[in-house]
Amino acid sequence: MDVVTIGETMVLFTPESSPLMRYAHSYSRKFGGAETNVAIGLTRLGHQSGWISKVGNDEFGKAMVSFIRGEGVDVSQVTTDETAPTGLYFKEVKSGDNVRVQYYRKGSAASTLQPTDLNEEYIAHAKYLHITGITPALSDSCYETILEAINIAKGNGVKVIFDPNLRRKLWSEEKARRVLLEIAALADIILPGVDEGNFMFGESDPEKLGQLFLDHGASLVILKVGAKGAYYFTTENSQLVPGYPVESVIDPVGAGDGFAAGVISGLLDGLEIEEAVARGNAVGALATQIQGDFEGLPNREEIEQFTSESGSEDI
Ligand code: KDG
Repeated sequence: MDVVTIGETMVLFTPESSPLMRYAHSYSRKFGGAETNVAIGLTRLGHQSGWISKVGNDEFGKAMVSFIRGEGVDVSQVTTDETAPTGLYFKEVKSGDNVRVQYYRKGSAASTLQPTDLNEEYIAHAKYLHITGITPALSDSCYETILEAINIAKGNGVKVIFDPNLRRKLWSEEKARRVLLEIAALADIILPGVDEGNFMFGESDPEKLGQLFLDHGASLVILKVGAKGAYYFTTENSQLVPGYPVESVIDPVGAGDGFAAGVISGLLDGLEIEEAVARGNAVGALATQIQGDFEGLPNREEIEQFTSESGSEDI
């Protein structure tokens, strides 16, 4: 595998007859989960990705696994829990900058993940381990599973990529800050948004934040600054890589995962960091153009078309 990721994917319901659940009587049924959004983004770009998770022994779990398998993601490490259900979530998109989510995931099958569910060989043979700050928020056993996965990765020379993906609905501020900082200290590459950096360090100046994350342990920090693009910081260099303008945002959920997939794809292809970040910016922008958490993620041809229309060189 090029990239192995661990986390919960949920059945996603989006109200159709009204943007508000309060009035809607019909819903579209999709899937969404930060980690599989990244895994799908990577397979669309021709890379090999694998997903570690648990689903319920229910129709939703079966549908989800076969859908994600159909996207080319390896699901050999997804197991079924006999008692806990597959998690659900609802997403109301009132406009491109006004989205509300409601989770039905407490006690879900994925939240029962534990360190003994991990197959050491599977992680040891990956080039990158991708994790987000969502999984450790799901339960104590998920938190321990993430620490164990990092431990396996580090013991086998697998680089750890961490996207803090702060989800305030899942845990207290104090616990979130403590755990995100703990994992950030173990990551090789970190992909925070500037708001997440501010949450973790109480600092919103990008240059200062970049340095804080480097001092904290990462060797590559890629700090997202919304439509403006993203900065990268290493001990030698730092630079703002401008984002791609889009006329309007249809659905912003999953843009950060698209960004991560684009950056990781660039790194796997051996691009310069600046070019990898530019690819992340392009994939993140395209992810916002279609309803759904991963539906807008492009293949290579679509990236080329988008970047050439935006007047940039191929990335
Ligand atoms: O990054 C997008 C995710 O937030 C979405 O797909 C659902 O994984 C999800 C979550 O926990 O919110």
